[in-house]
Amino acid sequence: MCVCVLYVCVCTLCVCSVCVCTQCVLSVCILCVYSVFTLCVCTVCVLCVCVYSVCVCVCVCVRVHTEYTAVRAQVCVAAVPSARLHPQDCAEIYRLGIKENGIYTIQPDPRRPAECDMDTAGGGWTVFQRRRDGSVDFNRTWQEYREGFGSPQGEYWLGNAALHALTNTGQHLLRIQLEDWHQQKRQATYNTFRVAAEAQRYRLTAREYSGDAGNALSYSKRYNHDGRAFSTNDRDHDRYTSGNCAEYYGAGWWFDACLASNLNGLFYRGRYSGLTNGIYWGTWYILTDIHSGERYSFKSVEMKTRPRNF
Ligand SMILES: [Ca+2]
Repeated sequence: MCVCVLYVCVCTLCVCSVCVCTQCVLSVCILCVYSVFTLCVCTVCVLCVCVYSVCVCVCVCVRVHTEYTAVRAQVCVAAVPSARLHPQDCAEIYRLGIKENGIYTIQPDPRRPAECDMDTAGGGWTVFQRRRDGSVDFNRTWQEYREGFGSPQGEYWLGNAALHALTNTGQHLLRIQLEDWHQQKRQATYNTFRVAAEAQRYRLTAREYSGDAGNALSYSKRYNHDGRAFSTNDRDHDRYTSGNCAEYYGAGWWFDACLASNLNGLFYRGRYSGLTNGIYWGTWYILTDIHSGERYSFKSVEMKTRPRNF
């Protein structure tokens, strides 16, 4: 056994807490069986595992014994801080050859794994919002929306800080998938999607719409979510001067004054009456049924993003 204490490792990134380490270039070993301070050349890292911010690798070393000309293969342990421990998003995981739907750790917030949709429209989608059974309360504070809540196994919001990190460099798409209570599915795709930093109140950019659900993010001059700041029940950043839309409708969202869409609204099983505080997308179902006065909530929703050049 030979323990390497000086080393140069080239570690590229980590997938599911297993690092892809290309090579340990050089290791100097001590505590070797035959001598102390023997020079070892560590050729290949067999396995590297992320331990907090450190990439710990088991390497195959070639020990050059000073007394003998024989070259021996030995095992040593090397550790080096990795610049980036996890893939940036699901698109990067897909490009690494991992094309199975599932829950993966991604770099923007490793404490909060994300669902990866590797099937829809070419795959590589990082799902950042999901509604499907009403099990998670989406009437949350600014801090909760910033850090995320719920679980990627069920309903969740990945977090506004992570959304900013996912979209602030390069060009990104937004895809919204809606399903009603009659198994009808429609989608809205935005070719430009960005969530600004917290200092800009996580302002939304969602432009260049295509799809069959309608462009409810840019519905009209008064109901335009594109370019709006995020509001929560404890932070009023909307354009409604008489109150807080987020408090009124019980959801965090990029409210205007107030809404043509709100996918973080209350989960109702189909139609409901009263305030329009359900999961709402105003270009697919009209605001109010003029005969019954009822409104429509959706059965399931997913919001996801991926780089445009994927
Ligand atoms: Ca207001």
